[in-house]
Amino acid sequence: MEILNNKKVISRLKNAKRMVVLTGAGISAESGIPTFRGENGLWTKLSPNELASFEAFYNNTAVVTEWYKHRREIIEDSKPNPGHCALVELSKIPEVFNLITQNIDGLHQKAGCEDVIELHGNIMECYCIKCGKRYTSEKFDEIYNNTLKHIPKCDCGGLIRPDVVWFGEPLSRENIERAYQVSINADVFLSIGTSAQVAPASDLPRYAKRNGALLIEVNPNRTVLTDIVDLWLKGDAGDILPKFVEEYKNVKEN
Ligand code: BV8
Ligand code: ZN
Repeated sequence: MEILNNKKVISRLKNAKRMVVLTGAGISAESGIPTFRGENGLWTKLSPNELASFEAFYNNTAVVTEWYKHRREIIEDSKPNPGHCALVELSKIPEVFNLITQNIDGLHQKAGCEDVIELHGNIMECYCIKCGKRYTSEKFDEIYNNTLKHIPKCDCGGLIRPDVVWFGEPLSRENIERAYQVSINADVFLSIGTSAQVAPASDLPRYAKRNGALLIEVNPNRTVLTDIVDLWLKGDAGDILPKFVEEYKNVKEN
């Protein structure tokens, strides 16, 4: 056993029935999608409220629209990495498995995860802020390429925005309530590739731990969670997760 060598952790993993995973931008870093707060994180150059808020979109529509279009292009060319694929394998082991992500890149679904709780929405979807009409990214690009100032508008005249949750916007009630529910009932909670700084997603590992879950973190760096986790697997998700899944399978079978 290379990464699971603590007897207490092994026995709790062995008896675990309900597993919850929360992922953040770090799990997609090895797919070439920049994280938010790392050394070359997206927002180190530009501040979050300059870009990921409705005010920024409304007051600076072309800049924010460009940023999302640029990110969509990076994401469209990106592929799931061994970390995403390992989670598909992991999802088949425990009796109950829930995957919650803060990411908007859809890579968990591309890897084969069916039921993903996307707390912050999905960058590939857009909608009109006036009439709510939904647009695929293809449709959006068609309109975008035919507008003069890169300010795509709906046929009703309303602005078209990405279907993501911006700072200061509420998360979908259904998603966050389901995320809370599964987290407080978890036997094991894995926090993977997140700096755990954005609420309410950052509440989830804490709620899980408070309700008795074994809390495991996968991250090459320390985070605000590291001091309270039961096991910190220090390293890249693409490297750690395939090993974790292999060893967890052995624990379950022996
Ligand atoms: C809300 C979608 C209420 C858009 C995003 C003051 C204190 C506390 C909270 C607040 C506050 N002021 C405001 C708030 C609330 C605010 C918040 O939490 N702000 C923070 C910054 C303080 N939250 C909100 O506004 C939320 N809404 O609270 O609404 C409300 C209720 C009713 C009515 C009205 C309002 C909405 C939050 C959602 C914001 N949207 N994304 C977009 O993506 O463009 S958040 C954005 O940050 C992404 O979703 C991202 O996933 C998320 C979290 O970041 P991380 O995923 O953790 O990424 P990060 O770069 O930080 O970390 C990466 C980690 O990976 C690092 O630890 C790194 O070490 C690690 N890593 C790197 N490489 C690897 C790796 N790990 C593993 N393997 C590797 N290879
Ligand atoms: Zn409209």
